[in-house]
Amino acid sequence: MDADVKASWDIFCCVVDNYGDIGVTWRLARQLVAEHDVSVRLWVDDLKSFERLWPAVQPALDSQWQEGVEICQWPAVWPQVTAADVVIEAFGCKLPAPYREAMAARPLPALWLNLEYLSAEGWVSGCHGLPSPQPDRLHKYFFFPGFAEKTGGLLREAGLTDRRRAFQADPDAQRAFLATLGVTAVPGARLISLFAYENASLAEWLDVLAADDLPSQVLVPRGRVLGGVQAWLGVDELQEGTVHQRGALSVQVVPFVRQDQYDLLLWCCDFNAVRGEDSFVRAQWSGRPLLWHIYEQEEYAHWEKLEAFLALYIEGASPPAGQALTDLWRAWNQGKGMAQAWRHVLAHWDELAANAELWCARQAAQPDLATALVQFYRNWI
Ligand code: TRH
Repeated sequence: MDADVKASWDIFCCVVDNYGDIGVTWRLARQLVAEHDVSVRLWVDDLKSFERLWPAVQPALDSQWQEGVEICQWPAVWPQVTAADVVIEAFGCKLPAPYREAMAARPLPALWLNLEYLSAEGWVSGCHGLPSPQPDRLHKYFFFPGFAEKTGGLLREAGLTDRRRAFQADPDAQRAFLATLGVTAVPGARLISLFAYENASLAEWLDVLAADDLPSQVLVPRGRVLGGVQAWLGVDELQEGTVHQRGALSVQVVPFVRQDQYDLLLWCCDFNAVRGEDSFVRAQWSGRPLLWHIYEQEEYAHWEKLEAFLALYIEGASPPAGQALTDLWRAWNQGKGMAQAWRHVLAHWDELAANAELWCARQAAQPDLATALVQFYRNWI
C-alpha cells in the first residue's frame, strides 16, 4: 500500500437499544481520525440516538461530517460503495450482503473485525484475535476489548489521564463546568452522579443517603432511572435545575450532555453510578469509585461478567474494602441490601478511592483499543 494514502476504515453500528453501541463506535471513530491519521466512515442505523450524545449530528442527513468522521445513515437499500481497507462490524451487527461482496472484490480483501462487547471474563484473552473462517476469501477476526494484557484493551484517548487530573486539581474549572449544568456544589457534600437503568435498589440507597451524617448531592442525568427518583421524591415530573432536599440528601436532574462533557461530570464527582459499557469505562478513567449497573442478559449471563470484573478490580484493595464494594455492586444489581452495603463502603471510603486511582493507572499502562486495532491491521497487511 502507498504510504501516503490514508488507510480507510468503515465502522458499522446497529443501535440495539440505549446509547452504548453508538457511544462506543462514535468514540472509536473520533479517536481513529484524531490520533491515527486514517479516514473513517461510520454507518449508523439510528441517527436520533446518536444526536443525543452528539447534538451536532443531523438525523435527516444521509451523509455528514463530524469531527473529521464521515457519518452515513445505514440505508435500507444498500448503495454501491467501495469497501474500506478495514471493516469493523461492531457488536456482531450484520454487514449488508452487497458490502460483503464489495469487500471480497477488492484486489486485497478487506480486513474484517468483529468488535465484541467488553467483558473481564478469563476466556476473553484466549479468544481475542482468533480468526472466524468465512466461505468467501474474506479474513474475519474476533476483536475483544478487555482489561487483561492479551485483550484489545479499552478505549482511551491520548493524554486522557493527564487532562482528567488537571481538571480534578482545578476547582474553578469544575465550578464553571457544573454551572453549565445549573449545579452549584454543596460545600462538604459527597458529589454523586447517577446514571442507571430502572433499579429496585434505588429507594433503599436514597434512603440511606438521606439519613447519613454527611451531606450527599446526587446529580441525575435525564434517563431511565428518573422514574424511580421521581417516585422516591414523590414528585410528578422532575425539572432540570430544581434542587430537592430530603434530609442530608439533595437531588437534582441535570441535562443529558454531549459525550465529552459527560466525562467532565464524572471527573467532578466523588462517586459515579454508571451502566452498560461505555459509561462504565469512562467512570473507571475518572479515577473515582464507581457503582456499575450492568446490562442484564438472558440466563443471567451478565452475572459472571459482573463477578469477573469485580475480582480484578478489587485485587489491589484490602479484603474488607474489596468485600464492601463487592456487596454494594451485588446489592445494586440484585435489588436488595443497599443500605448496609453502602454503610460498609463508607467505612472504607479512602481506601476505595485510592484503589480507583490505582486501577485507572494500571489500565492506562496498557495499549488502548484504537491503537491495538491499528496495530492489528499493520501486523495483518
Ligand atoms: O446506554 P447504555 O445502557 O448502552 C448499552 C446498550 O444498551 C447496549 O445495547 C448494551 O449492550 C450495552 O449498554 C452494554 O450504556 P453505556 O454503554 O454506558 O452508553 C451510554 C452512552 O451515553 C455513553 O457513551 C456515555 C453517553 N452519555 C452522554 O453522552 N451524555 C450523558 O449525559 C450521559 C449520562 C451518557
